[in-house]
Amino acid sequence: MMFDKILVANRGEVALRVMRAARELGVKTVAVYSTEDADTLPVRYADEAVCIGPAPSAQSYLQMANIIEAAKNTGAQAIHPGYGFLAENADFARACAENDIVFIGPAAECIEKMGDKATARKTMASCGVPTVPGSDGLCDTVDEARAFAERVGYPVLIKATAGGGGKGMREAHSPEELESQYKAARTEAGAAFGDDGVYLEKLVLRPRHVEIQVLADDFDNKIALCERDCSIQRRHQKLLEEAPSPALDEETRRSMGVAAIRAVRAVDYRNAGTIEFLLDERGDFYFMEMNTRVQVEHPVTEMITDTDIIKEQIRIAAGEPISAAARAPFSPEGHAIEMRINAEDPDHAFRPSPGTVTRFRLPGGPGVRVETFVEEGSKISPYYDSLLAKLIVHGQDRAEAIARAKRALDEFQIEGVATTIPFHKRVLDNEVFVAGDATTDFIETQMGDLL
Ligand code: MV4
Repeated sequence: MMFDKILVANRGEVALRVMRAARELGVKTVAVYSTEDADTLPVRYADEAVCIGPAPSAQSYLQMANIIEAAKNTGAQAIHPGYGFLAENADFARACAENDIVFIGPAAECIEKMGDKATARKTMASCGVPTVPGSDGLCDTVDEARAFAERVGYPVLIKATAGGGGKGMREAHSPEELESQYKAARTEAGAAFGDDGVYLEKLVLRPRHVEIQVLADDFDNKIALCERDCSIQRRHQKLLEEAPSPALDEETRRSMGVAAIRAVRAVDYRNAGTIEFLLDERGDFYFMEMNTRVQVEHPVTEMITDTDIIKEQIRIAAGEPISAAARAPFSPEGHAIEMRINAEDPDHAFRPSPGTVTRFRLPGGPGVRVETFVEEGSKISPYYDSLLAKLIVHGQDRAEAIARAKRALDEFQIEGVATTIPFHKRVLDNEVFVAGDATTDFIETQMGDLL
């Protein structure tokens, strides 16, 4: 049965996005907020709001006990974690269950299985999802690492099993480099995650990052909602995402979707998730990681599939099937691009630019969508991530989407803080990007002056 009331354990644009979905479903919402966020749009938009602590996330948005207590006190039956904060915290998912609160996301066991990257790799390899040639589980000694590297050949990549997002990852291009890079990866992983386990993979050169959005409910409906191309990244922070990927042909798209559904079956995954793949220059793809949450870039998939991923998440968690419309076979409609408008200065190595937004005028017109919590006068806090808004455009084809993206960026007026708008204008004018040829080294090779 659909919930009467849910709590949104997040802030900013995603908190508002989840509340909008809930409202369309006739579900009341509870916001939780830090003292720093008291006067923000999602707090006002919610039916109820509960302060859960001071500005630092560790004392507010990461305080599981405070959030669960807020849900109990307000009678919220479920908690949507958004992305970041507690979204991929298995202990939080478990704490929700122990308090008879539904966690709007996968089971704690799925979060754990996918959170350990060496385990996730093994699980995928054993169910027929392509993986990069790699070590069979952890490499506990430098000799093991060396033996593996000799077998598959250099260059190799040493990855932290507790990692993800690039932390604790080191390349070794020759036997001479192996020992020092192996040790460096272990040390970095131990310091960052309290787990120094590492494994090895052959290094894929100039890959693209292509990921498949999946949905799965309790009625054996498992859906792959096409792919997103997220190759435009800076230090593992995505800046611009698009769907579909300009690099996939129909056949590869189909087999990537099949692989993603296999991954979902292998761990009996429920709710929304994303299977990330590396796509190499030959067009072969390999499992990289699974994200067990809704992602920042989910709107590009929504635009080309005409689905509301957040509403589907809430339906699934309430024990309802995925909506009939989303279950029907579909072919992707047109092309969508998302640009992350961050309060960062692209002319100074993307350094954060907190402050007061003194002017905020949104773009509009056909095919333009903005997800934001910002208003004129908003204070952008140095305590949280710098995402001000996501500008999403949709067109009949990629050329129209690019033209709309440029037009919308020109219309978007933000004053008082520096933003990534000028960066996006440059990307959209870049010939490699326009040709659809961007790989994960795009910013380094095409915009070296911004590093
Ligand atoms: C790789 C790779 C090349 N070969 N694995 C980056 C973060 C983590 N999710 C895995 N990552 C990579 N794994 C092999 N075997 C290159 C990357 C990588 C990357 C991947 C996607 C997007 C941007 C990236 C930037 C640098 C490295």
